Amino acid sequence: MYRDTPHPIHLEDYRPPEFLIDRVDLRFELDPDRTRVDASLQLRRNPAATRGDGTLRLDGEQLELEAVSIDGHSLLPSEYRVDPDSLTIYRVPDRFRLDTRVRIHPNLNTALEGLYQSGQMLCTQCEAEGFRRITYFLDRPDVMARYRTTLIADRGRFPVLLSNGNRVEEHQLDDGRYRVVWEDPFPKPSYLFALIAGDLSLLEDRFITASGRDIALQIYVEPHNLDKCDHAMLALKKAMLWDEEHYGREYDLDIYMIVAVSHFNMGAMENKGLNVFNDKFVLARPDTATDDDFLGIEGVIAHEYFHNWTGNRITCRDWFQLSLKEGFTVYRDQEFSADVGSRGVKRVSDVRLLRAHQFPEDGGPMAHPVRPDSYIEINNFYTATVYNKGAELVRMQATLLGPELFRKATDLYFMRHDGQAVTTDDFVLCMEETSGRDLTRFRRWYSQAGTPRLEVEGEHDATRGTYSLRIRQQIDPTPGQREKLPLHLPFALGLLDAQGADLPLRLEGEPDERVPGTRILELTDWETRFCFVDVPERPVPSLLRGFSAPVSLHFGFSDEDLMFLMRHDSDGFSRWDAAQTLMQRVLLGMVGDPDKEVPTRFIEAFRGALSDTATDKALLAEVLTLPSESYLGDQMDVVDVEGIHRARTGLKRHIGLQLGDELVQVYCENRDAGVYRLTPEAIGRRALKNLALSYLMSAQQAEGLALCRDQFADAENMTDTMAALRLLVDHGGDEAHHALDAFYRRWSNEPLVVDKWFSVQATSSREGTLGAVLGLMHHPDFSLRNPNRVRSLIGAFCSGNPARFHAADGSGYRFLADRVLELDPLNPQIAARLLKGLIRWRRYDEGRQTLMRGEIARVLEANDLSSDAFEVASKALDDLGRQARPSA
Ligand code: 7MF
Ligand code: ZN
Repeated sequence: MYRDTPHPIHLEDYRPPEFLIDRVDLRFELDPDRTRVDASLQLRRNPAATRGDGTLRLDGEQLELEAVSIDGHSLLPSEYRVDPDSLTIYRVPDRFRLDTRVRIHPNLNTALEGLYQSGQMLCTQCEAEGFRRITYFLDRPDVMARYRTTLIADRGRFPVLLSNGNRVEEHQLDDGRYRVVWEDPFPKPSYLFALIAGDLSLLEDRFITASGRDIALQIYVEPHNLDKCDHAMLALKKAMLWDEEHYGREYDLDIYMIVAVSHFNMGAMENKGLNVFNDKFVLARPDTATDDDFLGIEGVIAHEYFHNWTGNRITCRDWFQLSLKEGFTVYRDQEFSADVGSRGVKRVSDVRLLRAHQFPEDGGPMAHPVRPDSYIEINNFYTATVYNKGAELVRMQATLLGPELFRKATDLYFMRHDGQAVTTDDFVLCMEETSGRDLTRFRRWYSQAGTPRLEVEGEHDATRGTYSLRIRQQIDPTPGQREKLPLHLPFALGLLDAQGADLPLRLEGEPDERVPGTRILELTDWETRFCFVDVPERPVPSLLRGFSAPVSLHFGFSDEDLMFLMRHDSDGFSRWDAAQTLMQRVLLGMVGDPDKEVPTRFIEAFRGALSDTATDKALLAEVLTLPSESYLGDQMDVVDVEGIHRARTGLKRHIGLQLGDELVQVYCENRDAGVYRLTPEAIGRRALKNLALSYLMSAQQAEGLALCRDQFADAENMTDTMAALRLLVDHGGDEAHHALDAFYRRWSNEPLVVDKWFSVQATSSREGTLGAVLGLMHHPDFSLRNPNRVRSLIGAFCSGNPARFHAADGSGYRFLADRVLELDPLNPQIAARLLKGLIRWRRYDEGRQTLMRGEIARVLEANDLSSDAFEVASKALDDLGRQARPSA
């Protein structure tokens, strides 16, 4: 049981800081066992704050305070107080220097927040509130200071010492150690501080900016990984150029450093001038990384680089504004990836992710607005809502303004707020002022949780030649928010004629300009009607093209309409979406009635799509991929775990059997001989080929198995190796064992590949998977202290294997809760993330509900539970959590 129930922090309680810090001078004597940190802070009263009583309260956790003085005078014990999370000094002057000395223990830091040891390296992670584990500070993003950092260490052990900004000094010391000094000229919040010490190799390159400045680009990795950095470097240069071309943003320091570390709680971190990355988002070679890994690296490198303007130069006033930097930066990295890769495929994968993670979150007990009103632990709010729904809000504003005005508005934002800590509302104000539009109803997207449901009805009047649409919005209550207001959103649509071509769209009363294509309507009310004229024949509407708003759409399409859209829609995203809706219908039909036959015309539509040569292959692979088991579950009133698994396996098998010849043909046509290339075209060929192979393997015929075995034996790239391995493991028996053994023997020295080896076993659909996972926890390579390893085995099982995780006997739930209880004392962030796998218990049948709730309650009763896990568990059991069902 949590002793003192942690208190939530509320947005409405925000007050400007009473003190500001102009300069920070840090001095580290680095030692993994015992690091000494001397901090010298220049403080002054904030003229913009209401005057307090002269008490200064600094954040600080797990620090051993050794000395504290003001303007050179040591404080008496009566002049200050030390608490577990703070240092309070009772009377301070209006302007003064504060010096503190603390000890910290990087090698005991398993939470990976603050300064910690990763392998032989020392590194930091300060976002959101990790800096307070390094020194006493005003650890909040609206306190921005200039930093000078001195690092002292043993040169043999730590030949590389890095921190933010420019390296200004290096000295050999008398005691054999050496000292390096870094200075960052840009004021920054403490969460952007970083330091690195280690024995690292360097890949170096340069970038000349638009204004002619020469920037040194450096990627630091452990020496044996130096051959896996080329892709990351290329991605960085592409991102730098893209930001100049699309936003007019140039890099501002003379050096840009990236460091790859193997123990990291998240993807990466945008520390000023010194990005720290989870090594899985840096290291790649064609034989060790899949196409998805390569694309992921490109996206994450770009994301962290883009933060330099959206996050660092302009930062968040407080953590409720997290989406100010994250939503905008995700939007920017999405658009970058769309531009350098395949736009339609990128949109499909972004929407897939939104529907798979954000919609369920928005319908569950931890639903929160993009700008939350309260939190207990901010680390629990780095969510799909803040990141991905936040990106959709920026996208909608870009759509509403159009490209020219949106660029003008972002120019204004960068100019007006450079060097400031601001709010999401400041961002919207720039959009509003630039466009002269009223975004009052749009702002509600930031403060209102829940996925709006759009009910659309269309009516064709043949005699008048009109097509009218009635669109209604509806938003279910979410925890703490019963009443909802209508939202302003862009609704993109087209109307297809009988040949599948876009009709010109003219609303009643508009002049006759016959431009066919997509039109953006705007909704601002609960109900809106539109009437299009000059529509002689019944059209097929293509609604919400490009997914123009993050809503669930409901329209009474016939199966024929969906097949028509899937073939003809001019919008790639909408072709994919029509196919998904159709497959979902077929699958849910099979769930409801196990004896139901697969409609012949569905198989014919699938056959037609397989031979479609007009669509790019990567998009075609997406079109032909069945909706996931968890997504199908989200569409049901009560998730039928076994029924969904049975239906999906059955349909895959049916497709494999019915379309065997076509699938073999597609497989063979797309087999690449020769060098591995990472072009969108080559990626598409591999995706389509491996999809064909998976259907062939589902048919359980000798031919598919032979192709799969050969592919596993001969593949020279990890994309093809993993595709084959996954299928062989699902096939089971000796095939699986031999492949897994061979794979492990080949790759046991590459931790990121060993992660794949763990994951592929954890996500096997075979019955004995939980037993295998329990066994793998004893494998010598398994460790609870490495988040990538935890995610690869435990995370993969709990969130990537619904059929086994949701076993009716509750064994999967018990497994999850046991792991949460083991992990929580070591790494609360990772534990709390894992625990989120249980919170949507209301979506399941009564038996599972009882089992899931029981496990959450067991977690909640643990001694010394972290505030992270406490928040998740208590909100999951809160009666205010509503019966939630996200819809497509
Ligand atoms: C692309 O946002 C998209 C999202 C916080 C850590 C990276 O730059 C970040 C950090 C979390 C979750 C997702 C991402 C990040 C974090 C991320 C990375 C790349 N400021 Br937590
Ligand atoms: Zn980010």
